[in-house]
This record gives sequence, C-alpha cells and structure tokens, in this order.
Amino acid sequence: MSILDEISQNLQIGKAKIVKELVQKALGEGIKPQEILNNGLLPGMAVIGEKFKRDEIYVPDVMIAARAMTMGTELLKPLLASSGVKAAGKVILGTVAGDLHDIGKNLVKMMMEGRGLEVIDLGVDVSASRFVETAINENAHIIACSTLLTTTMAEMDSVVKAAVSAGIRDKIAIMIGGAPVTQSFCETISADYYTADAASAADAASEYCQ
Ligand code: B1M
Repeated sequence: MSILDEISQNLQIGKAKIVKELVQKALGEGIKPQEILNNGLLPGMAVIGEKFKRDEIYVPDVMIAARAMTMGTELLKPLLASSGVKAAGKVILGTVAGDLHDIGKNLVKMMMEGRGLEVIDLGVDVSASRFVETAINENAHIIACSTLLTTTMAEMDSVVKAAVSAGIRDKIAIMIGGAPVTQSFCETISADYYTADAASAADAASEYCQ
C-alpha cells in the first residue's frame, strides 16, 4: 500500500496521531503537500462523507475522522500557503439568528473543509446582515445557513433578502439546511441549494466552486 493510501485508510479509522506521522513521513520522502492533500487526506474524508450519507457510520465517527484530517492538514497548511495553493472556494457558514444549535452546522464545516473549501464559521445566532457583510468583506462564493428550529427558518429568507439589498445576490450562492428545512422551502425563499445532510452540502458546495 502506498503511503498516501495509508494516510487515507488511517484517517477513515480516526487514527489522528498516525495520520500526522504519515504526513510528516510523506513530506520527508519529498511528496508535495498538494499531492498529500489531494491523494491522501481528501479521498479519506470523501469516503467518510459517503458512508455518513448511507448511514453506515454516525456523527462520532465523522468527528473522529475530522480530527485526524485536522492533524494532517495542520502540517500542510503553512506549506500550501507558502506555495500559493488556494482553497477551492470560500464559504461563510453559520446557524441563523435566534438558533443556538450547532452540531449539524459543525458537521457541515468539517465536511466542507474535508473537500478543500475554506470555511469561515460565524457560529450560532448569526444575523442576516452579518452573513452578508462577512460575505462581502471576504469575497466569498457561498453563504451557508443552518437551522434546527421551525421558528427561525424565516431568518433564511432574511439572508436571501439581505443579499438582494446589498446587491450581491447574483454573485453568491445561498445554501440552506437543517432538520425542518425542505427543498420546497428553499424554492419558496429563492435560495440556491437545499441539502439534507452535511456530506451532500459539501458535495454541492464543492461542485459549485469548481
Ligand atoms: Co434543541 N430542539 N432546543 N437543543 N434539540 C430540537 C431541534 C427539537 C427538534 C427537539 C424536540 O422538540 N423534539 C426542537 C425543535 C422543534 C422545532 O422547532 N420544530 C428543539 C427545541 C424546541 C429546543 C429549545 C427551544 C428547547 C427549549 O429551550 N425549550 C432550545 C432552543 C435554543 C435556541 O436555539 N434558541 C433547544 C436547545 C437545545 C440544546 C442547547 C439543549 C441542544 C443543542 C446543543 C448544540 O447544538 N450545541 C439541543 C439539541 C441537542 C437538540 C436535539 C436533541 C438534537 C439536535 C442535533 O444536534 N442533532 C434536537 C432533537 C432531534 O433532532 N432529535 C433538538 C444532530 C445533528 C447532527 O443533526 O443538526 O439536524 P442536525 O444536522 C443534520 C442535518 O439537519 C443537516 O446535516 C446534519 C446531518 O448531516 N444540516 C445541514 C444541518 N445544517 C445544515 C446546513 C446545510 C445542509 C445540511 O447547508 C448549509
């Protein structure tokens, strides 16, 4: 098995320390940081995303794999930055105003980062104006909103309207998700993408940014 396959396999079973050691070893063998990311870490996380979508693994498994991914990418980040490699796209992520649930949102973040996207996580209880101002300041490609409460779903409509008012609606994709959200709601408020789970959100974001 190649060292890159070993990185992928160990990431999938959440062996963070081993992943870190293997990444260090691969760098020592002269493998380029971009290659370690593209052919070792990212494929490992993609497998995790697919298994999670098929309910073959659960939230804790994803979190453990994501920790291994983070340990590996920490070593690569400074090298990738200095070699001028850019993230595939930039996403402004948060749970909408009035909602403090963040477990699903954090999964979306992990999956998106696992697909090579840069995610600016605004946390929970994020106002529509903050989503839009940050998107403008950061020149982001996507605003991604999560909510778990039926009472705060309307905040997603406010985000779409705030993007229209700020004149950025045609330059940015708005993604929505969370347990009470549906495709039909997405169409009603004229958001761009509804996805049912974190892995599908990462797939859609990654496809949009290509
Ligand atoms: Co709350 N809560 N909660 N809660 N809570 C729910 C959501 C609820 C369904 C429980 C119930 O009554 N059966 C209910 C909502 C009812 C409704 O609106 N229809 C509810 C309520 C009412 C409340 C309070 C109002 C309770 C109270 O105080 N009276 C209060 C609200 C506080 C507030 O936000 N202002 C409250 C508080 C809390 C805790 C703080 C105790 C805690 C949150 C801790 C935290 O997040 N750090 C909590 C929890 C844990 C839950 C339940 C039990 C679990 C939610 C969860 O994390 N699920 C939940 C009941 C349940 O779901 N069984 C419940 C796991 C997580 C992985 O799933 O977030 O759905 P989820 O994410 C999924 C998908 O939805 C999707 O991807 C993930 C899977 O891959 N997804 C996206 C999520 N965001 C996405 C974005 C995307 C795409 C996909 O694109 C951008």
